[in-house]
Amino acid sequence: MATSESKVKEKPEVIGRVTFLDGQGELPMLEISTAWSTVEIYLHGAHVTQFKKRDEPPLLFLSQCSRFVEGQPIRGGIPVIFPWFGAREGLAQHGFARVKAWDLKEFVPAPDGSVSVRLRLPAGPEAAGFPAFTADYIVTVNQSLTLQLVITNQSRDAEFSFENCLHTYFEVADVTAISLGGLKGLSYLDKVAGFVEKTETSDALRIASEVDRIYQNTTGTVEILDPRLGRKIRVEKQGSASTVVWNPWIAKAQQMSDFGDEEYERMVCVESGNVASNSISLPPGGSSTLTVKLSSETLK
Ligand code: TA6
Repeated sequence: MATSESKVKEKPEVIGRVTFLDGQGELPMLEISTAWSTVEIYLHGAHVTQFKKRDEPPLLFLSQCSRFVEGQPIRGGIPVIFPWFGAREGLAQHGFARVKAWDLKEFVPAPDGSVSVRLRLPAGPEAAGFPAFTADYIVTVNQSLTLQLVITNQSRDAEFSFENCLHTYFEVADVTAISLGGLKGLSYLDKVAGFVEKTETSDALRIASEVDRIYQNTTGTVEILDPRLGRKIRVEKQGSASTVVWNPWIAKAQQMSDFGDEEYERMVCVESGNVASNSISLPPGGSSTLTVKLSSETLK
């Protein structure tokens, strides 16, 4: 009896659906609705700009000053960083995947109410210096948001070396009041201190100045505790050995033309990927999948 009742309750009231819209800057956007949540995805950069559960504030931070133009990255949401992370001489920071229009390949509404979409990075001149590869991005929406970046080396004879990162911006009520758990004991490269290697000593990392850190050799979950908003966010991952934590703080915020001067107070980036010494090398025919699952709960 109890079993059949709970089965009925679990059944979603709304069948998942996908709507095509003109987004900001008239860039094509997909809006996905499920019984539990809504998501917005721009084809530009395969960029998820929002995930919102029905009974919670938005999970992702999106700058009021973001550009929505071809060739420029969106500021906020989940930029897909590939095939390199950070600066590369003579080339745009963080790779070209985030500024290309991706192709929508399929969308799959599942019987359990989830919806998945798969996008593919189109071939282009930017990739000419790399062995042949494919990059697919699968976004699955239900009570949580799951992102999978699948890179396959299509070359017959060359290794493919790259970095990847889902550079996720989370919305928080007040960055000075949050704490990040799951990082203690990890070694990290401190970009603010010129990439000096340090070890994390905090059980619950607090942010009170610029933070820009690449935590290395970690596959662990990070939790963002936001007491002001009354929310805990979990960032779980597979196929990722690096976690990056970033908040630009006051001076950097003022220098960024696509970011509000005070917006650093309402965001933190917890990024999952494979960067620096954790970059990936795929043999011919090899494939790698980076999976990130974002979920949240309201604090009692
Ligand atoms: O992931 C942190 C970081 O690499 C920072 O160093 C920072 O400047 C940032 O990403 C944002 O980069 P962007 O190219 O989007 O301005």
